Amino acid sequence: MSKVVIPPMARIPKKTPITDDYEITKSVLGLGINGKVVECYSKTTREKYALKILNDNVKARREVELHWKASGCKHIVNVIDVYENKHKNTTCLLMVMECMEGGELFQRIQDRTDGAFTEREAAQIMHEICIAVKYLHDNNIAHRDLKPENLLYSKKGTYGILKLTDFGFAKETLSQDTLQTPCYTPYYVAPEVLGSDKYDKSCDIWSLGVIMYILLCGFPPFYSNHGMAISPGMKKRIRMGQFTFPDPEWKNVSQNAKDLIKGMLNIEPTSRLTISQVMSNWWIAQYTTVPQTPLHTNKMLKEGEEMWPEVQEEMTRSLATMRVDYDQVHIKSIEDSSNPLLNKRRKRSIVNNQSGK
Ligand code: I85
Repeated sequence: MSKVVIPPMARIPKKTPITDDYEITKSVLGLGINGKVVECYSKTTREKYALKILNDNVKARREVELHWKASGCKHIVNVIDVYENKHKNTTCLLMVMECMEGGELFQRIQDRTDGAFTEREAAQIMHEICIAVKYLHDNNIAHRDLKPENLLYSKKGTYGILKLTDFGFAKETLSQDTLQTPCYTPYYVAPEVLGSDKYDKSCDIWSLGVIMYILLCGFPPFYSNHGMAISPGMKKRIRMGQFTFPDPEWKNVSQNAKDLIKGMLNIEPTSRLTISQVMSNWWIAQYTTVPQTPLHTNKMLKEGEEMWPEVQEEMTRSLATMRVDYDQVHIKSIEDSSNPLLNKRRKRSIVNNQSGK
């Protein structure tokens, strides 16, 4: 029996004025890469939503398209509606999302008053974030901006669900080119052209490693010593993958957790764990059986509160560097594999090797 392929639902922004359906407020919830987020209300239900206002351009289109596509996952902020409206002669994309009212992940941990945060709870949170990343990677999307400020809770209190947002740097990893356009002859397509998506996805795994590290101790694995913006020393430590698990914060944390972090913070992106490997790791898969060891996390987050903006900036900068680096690897591998001169040289060297020269 042949498989019936259902084409993905066409996602076309509504052209009707958003103000027919929503009341837009001036209350700003935050600033994203491509636009600001404000509160809005449905005119029919009076329910509160978050509205992201983007200037229509290629980048904004990509953000909306990929976020919309990813929106079926429980741990990704849901896109409700998208409008394309003209506002003062410029076209805007208006993305209505469910309103996340529980605040940011680490703020919530820091604000806890009901006893210490435990290793098992950290494992549960990691499991939830991994579900989002697995969903994205399975659908050939790399988020590439996975950081604490993009992890929000849906509600205050126990029943809030943790969700990922901001697809401003997201990238489709299986390029249309390789799949459809006949610019590569399938027999000759180089493995690095097919496999270059590994780099984009590995960026998300590095982020997972940093987030897991902070969850378990309340401070980041790499940080500058003297409160300076990214110091040469820190850059070097990141590049060399140098980080430690200092006492007393890490003393009682399980070896399983430490090994998993090491697998995610591997400096060589091609050796880093994949999301499937992370998810099948015992500490994530069996998170309900992880020891309930009390952690220093909330205390350390509180003590380092004034340094948190800097920690966030540092992570933002490292992610930017990583995206540039990995994009270059991608470009290089394609150049190398399709450069006719290089190909000639390669053929020659194969012939030479075979003839024993
Ligand atoms: N709700 N990165 C930091 C927010 N609901 N937030 C950020 N990029 C986005 C803001 C700056 C994330 O794409 C962002 C984006 C989308 C949201 C977003 C989506 C849905 C919210 C930039 C809130 C909120 C609402 C009520 C109360 C509270 C927060 O931000 C709080 F609890 F914090 F008081």
